[in-house]
Amino acid sequence: MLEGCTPWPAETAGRYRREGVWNGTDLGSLPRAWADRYGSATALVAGETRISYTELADRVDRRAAGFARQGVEPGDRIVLQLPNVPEFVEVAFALFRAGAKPVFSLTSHRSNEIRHLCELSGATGYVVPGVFRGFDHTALALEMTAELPALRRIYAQGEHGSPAVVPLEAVDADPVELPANDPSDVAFFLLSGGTTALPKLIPRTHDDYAYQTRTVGALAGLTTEDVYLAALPVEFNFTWGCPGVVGTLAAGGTVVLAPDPTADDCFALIERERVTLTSVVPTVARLWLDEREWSDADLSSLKVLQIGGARLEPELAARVTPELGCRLQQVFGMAEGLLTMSRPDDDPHSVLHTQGRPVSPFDEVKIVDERGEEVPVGVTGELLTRGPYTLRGYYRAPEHNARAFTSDGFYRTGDLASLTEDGRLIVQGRLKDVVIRGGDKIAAGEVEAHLLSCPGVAAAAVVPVPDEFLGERIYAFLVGRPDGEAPSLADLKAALHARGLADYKLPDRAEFVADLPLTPLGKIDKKVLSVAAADPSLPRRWTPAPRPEATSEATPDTTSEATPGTAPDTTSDAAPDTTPEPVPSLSTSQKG
Ligand code: J2J
Repeated sequence: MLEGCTPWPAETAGRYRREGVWNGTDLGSLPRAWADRYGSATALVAGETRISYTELADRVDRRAAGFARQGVEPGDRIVLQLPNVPEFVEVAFALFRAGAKPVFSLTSHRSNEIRHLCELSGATGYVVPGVFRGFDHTALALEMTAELPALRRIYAQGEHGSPAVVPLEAVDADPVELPANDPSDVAFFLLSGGTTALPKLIPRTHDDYAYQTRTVGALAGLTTEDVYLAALPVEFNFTWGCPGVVGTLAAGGTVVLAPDPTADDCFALIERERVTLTSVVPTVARLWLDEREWSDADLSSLKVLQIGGARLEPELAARVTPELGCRLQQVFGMAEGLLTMSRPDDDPHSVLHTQGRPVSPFDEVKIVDERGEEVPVGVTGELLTRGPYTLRGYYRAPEHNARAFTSDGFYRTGDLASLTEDGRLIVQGRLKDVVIRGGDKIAAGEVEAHLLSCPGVAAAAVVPVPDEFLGERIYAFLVGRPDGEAPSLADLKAALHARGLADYKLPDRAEFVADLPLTPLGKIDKKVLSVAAADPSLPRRWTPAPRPEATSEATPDTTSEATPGTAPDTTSDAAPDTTPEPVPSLSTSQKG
């Protein structure tokens, strides 16, 4: 396995191979194998473009040869940042074919994220969409090459004057023999939803991802008749492989790429292409359900709507079948691996109120208390998991891995959940310091580190605040500098934007307070802040924390990563379900 990755123990890997779980698939060989099976059937649709399986395989072969001619070598990391266009699929498979390892980036990522992804992965190349939604990605890429000596090549969609930029169309050559990949090696990298200030890279192997898509595709009962609508960004694990793009192509179905998840665009595509399956986050599901009242689009082909990525309220879940006329499938998933889903024959109550069962009989799932002891059925604790498609370690992150995994290889998800008698998962909340805004994951620590660099900010704590449409929004509590003027929300957003932070991470609200509440161990008490964020009428004067025993105070806490510039450790050490009570107030100024 690529250096910097954590392989599964040899014995476990041997068992997965013996049992046929890992069957030696090389993702780079798939388009040709599919073409041999499905030939002239339509593989991809985007706008007026329709691409058959044979054409897709031919394009992948030519692009793989093109990348090789450009000097891309097996093992190279290439940041891939393209929207929902056929080129994403072609380039991803061409890079697999050439033995390079794409790092899937979001189109909303800006210099802050791209710099980090390039540095961490040691990327030698970067694929950009030219100008997309008004942002010049090529200009950003050129800036990055000036900063990062390892980053040698930029490939851009569309024309660009600079000789340093290779047009993506020019990555094209007569097919050549290329060495096959080791199926147990890394095929590509997904990004972690993030608990730490900077996102981690998740290595996904050929074998593990082939197993995931095969398993979920079989659960979905996909056939050549199925049409999958990629409504969410294609680089999201949910869209790419649950069963998503890869699972649908493996079954000989058709993938329709939607430019964005709006109801207008997606309903029109469902009607025109007779879509049978699609996947959305709860925020998008709500927009679709609300729009359905006004739309007479023919959605009768739609058999299943998968909803996942954030908490789905049972009331919203209950509207899906009556209003859209299709089955609801709840999906709990993570780029790290584990997937749970409701099944076609589940009783209606389970479909509405649980996130279903793990997709593989080889998934190991347990719910533990703070001491790591398993809790009884029905009791909430942290979800731990390991299995044939769940990572054993983030890329180049030994210190973080020591905390994120148990000594026997279970991944600590940071999610709070319980199990039902019959093994169904119910997500109850989170331990991790993350805001889930409309399905986007935002690490509080990352936004805090940037806020601290803004003039006038002495301390910062970011918490989620419930929101009807997005599920959660980003709420920043700030302590101003005594000598300076408190910046407005607009000033803060402008400053963070100028620092190259992706816009979806900008705070929705900012409130200046006199100080931040602390837990007995001296960490910022985010439980108290979450309650305060949800109720502006509560006083902003925090109960002084009781003094802990001398011994426990002397013990430094190492559960969260220190970010340069962030003095206080922001991981709450309060019990997950305590409800704190703020007491009478100091003056505050609400911004935004
Ligand atoms: C509550 N929280 C959920 C759910 C994920 C399929 C579906 C989703 C993702 C994904 C994915 C949730 N209810 N149904 O990769 O393949 C939160 C949890 C989880 C985190 C992972 C897939 N489904 N979540 O959302 O890597 O907190 O993957 O740990 O982006 O989203 O985020 P991400």
